Amino acid sequence: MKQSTMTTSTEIKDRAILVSLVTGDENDDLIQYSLEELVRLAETAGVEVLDTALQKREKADSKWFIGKGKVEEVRVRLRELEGTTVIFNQELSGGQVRNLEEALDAKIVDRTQLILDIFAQRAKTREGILQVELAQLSYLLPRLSGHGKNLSRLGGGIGTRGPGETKLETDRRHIRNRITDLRRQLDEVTRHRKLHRERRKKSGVYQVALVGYTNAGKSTLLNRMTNADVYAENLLFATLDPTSRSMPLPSAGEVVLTDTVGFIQQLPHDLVAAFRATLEEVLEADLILHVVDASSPMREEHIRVVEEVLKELGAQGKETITVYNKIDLCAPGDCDMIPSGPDAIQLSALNDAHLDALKDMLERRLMGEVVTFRFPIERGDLIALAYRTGDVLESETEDDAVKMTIKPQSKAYASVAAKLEPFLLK
Ligand SMILES: Nc1nc2c(ncn2[C@@H]2O[C@H](COP(=O)(O)OP(=O)(O)OP(=O)(O)O)[C@@H](O)[C@H]2O)c(=O)[nH]1
Ligand SMILES: [Mg+2]
Repeated sequence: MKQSTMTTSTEIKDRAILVSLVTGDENDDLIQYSLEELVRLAETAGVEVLDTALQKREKADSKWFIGKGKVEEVRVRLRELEGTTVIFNQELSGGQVRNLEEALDAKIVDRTQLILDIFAQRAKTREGILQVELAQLSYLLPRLSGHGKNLSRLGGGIGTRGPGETKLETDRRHIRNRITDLRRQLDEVTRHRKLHRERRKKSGVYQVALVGYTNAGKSTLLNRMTNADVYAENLLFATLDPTSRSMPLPSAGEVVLTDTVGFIQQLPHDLVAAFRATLEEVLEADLILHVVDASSPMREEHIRVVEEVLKELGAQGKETITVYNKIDLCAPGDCDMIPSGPDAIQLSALNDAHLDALKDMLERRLMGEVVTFRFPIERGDLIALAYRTGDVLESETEDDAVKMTIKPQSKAYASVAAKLEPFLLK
């Protein structure tokens, strides 16, 4: 798809009112935060935000999405502020977009389209560009029904790269063909990626994936720990394409750290599907570092969203360390409730001592520590179990006991630790 022929929308900046519909019983903080996040998304996409509006309603209106009265209110406000665009915080149907366009005489953009647009602006690699286009077309296709003649209104998007700009390719069949073609190209990329990963795996190096809500500090961590230069910025979706860098561990060995695209509330399903190849890095990792912005009042919500996306990818239940980042920004008392333990660490990516602590933690988790047990000689069951948990470095019989020194493998060990640990020698 040609992406360079459009000019107008960047020259004429979108001036928008943002509208959010609340149908559930979310608390006010969450509603406010969601709206603020939409403002950030819009600004990231290059939109000038004029005003925001909220509507609480039992359910979405099938025709207008919001109530008819609210539509009128937005129309008046838009004229007053000389706006060009109305952005909705939820996903709209094709019919709703058309009705709202007519009623408001403005460009209508929904949350999904906005996120897709940011991705389109950010995609740099061939893989990223293919994935975004696939997501855009998958979003567009079901919205064509009943009016397959004119894509331009639906696909306008914010930036310059909406697939709807290709006014000549208005035929649905054409889009389907293009989707097939994109999938084929992406399959190739996936195969290539897989080969690359298998090579890395064969080398015996542990793979660690950084995942987390957008802007949590994943790329900053990668950069600081490996001297990489991944684009890290106070922006939503600063990074799209995964970058892998090797990182030496304190005593021996190394791991490969991979940075990934950030997640967000209501991450469009089409995007998750399209980014599967990229996100497979997460599935294949030996360990996930889930990076959380500890200073955000929404950190629990962010954790929930990330866990949901991981589930969607089939990566739930993978070994994970939660990295509560940005603790230098926590207001006094705000971060006191953060859990700690073998699966969590609090740190600031800007603090070298903290990063060393994270590396130590990674080493312990991946390489395992050396542990020594003393089993009663008649407990052959435990001795056999111990043999299965890792490399036995030493084993000697002492009177009525067997003393064993083991370098446990974290996965095997974790499942039987509770049985063995009563016999741990301090
Ligand atoms: N004060 C402070 N700022 C941090 C810390 N870690 C990251 N940041 C800042 O937070 C912003 C976002 O960081 P990124 O590393 O780009 O975040 P990301 O998770 O990669 O974000 P996306 O790529 O958008 O998903 C940047 O401005 C960083 O400088 C930290 O520990 N303390
Ligand atoms: Mg990043």
